[in-house]
Amino acid sequence: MTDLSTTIAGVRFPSCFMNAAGALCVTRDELVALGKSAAGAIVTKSMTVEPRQGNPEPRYYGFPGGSINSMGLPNLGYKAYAELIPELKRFGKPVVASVAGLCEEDFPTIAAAINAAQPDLIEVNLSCPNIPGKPQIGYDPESSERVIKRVRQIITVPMGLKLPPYFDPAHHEAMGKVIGRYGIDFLNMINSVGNGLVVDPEREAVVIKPKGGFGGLGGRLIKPVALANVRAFYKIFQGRIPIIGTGGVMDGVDAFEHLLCGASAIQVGTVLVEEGLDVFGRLDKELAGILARKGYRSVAECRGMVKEL
Ligand code: IRO
Repeated sequence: MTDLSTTIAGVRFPSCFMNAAGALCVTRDELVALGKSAAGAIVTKSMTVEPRQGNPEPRYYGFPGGSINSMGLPNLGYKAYAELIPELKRFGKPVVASVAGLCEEDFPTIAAAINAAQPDLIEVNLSCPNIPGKPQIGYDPESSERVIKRVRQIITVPMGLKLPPYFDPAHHEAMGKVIGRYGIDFLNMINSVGNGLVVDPEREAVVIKPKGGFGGLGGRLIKPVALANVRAFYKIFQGRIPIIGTGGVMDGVDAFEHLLCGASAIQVGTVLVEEGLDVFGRLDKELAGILARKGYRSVAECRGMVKEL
């Protein structure tokens, strides 16, 4: 039997697949449905201090190459998620709370209350691309460092960072230096590729309403960017910081590629939104098939094993 379980920062996940923050995880009903599904964890929507409706619709659009979204952080507010965490922990799989904020000050406020609710892990989202007028924190190493420093003093459960895609080794190195200073327990990359633009030529129009149609790209087309970021940070930390690989996973083979590049677990966003919760059973089956065919007995065995030429 192939072992699809994985361990991140000492926390065991019964399957290495889970939802990406944002995908089918805003409401209590959605989170409970993730609990009942074959997903290996329950990841919450990134939360803010106040509940938010998010950006005007249409704000998500799926197309053959992937998806574009500008949800604008619709969420119940951190107090509601803090109350839900004990209930969600009863499903026998880790609960990962995704913490965001509209300004730097929000992060410690939310981190303190959520940490007190004791999710299994906390993911600090430094990479939301869709709040009009707010640049992604993760693209500014100094502001990233300020946020990381503050939350690191507060969070006692395993703490990770959700990073945006970087496109130059200098940026991997600069962020790597910051991350290396704060005892980060895990990394998750990548968030959506921010500020893409999809056009419908028939309607001669953009496809989502917020920000003139600009939004975060996900799905199939971002896989090489995701793999590159997983690989870059795996190499910078020589495998010592576990990585959740997110971006472009549509099937078991895509997940296998993430594992080879250094991921210890896999999150799915676009394919989960498009296919629904049954995707987890399919992904488990497909990954088990390819691992068995390749002679790997577990997720851990193939982690980081991609060959360079
Ligand atoms: O628009 C969103 O809510 C959103 C967030 I917070 C994020 O981190 N990534 C994304 O693609 N969308």
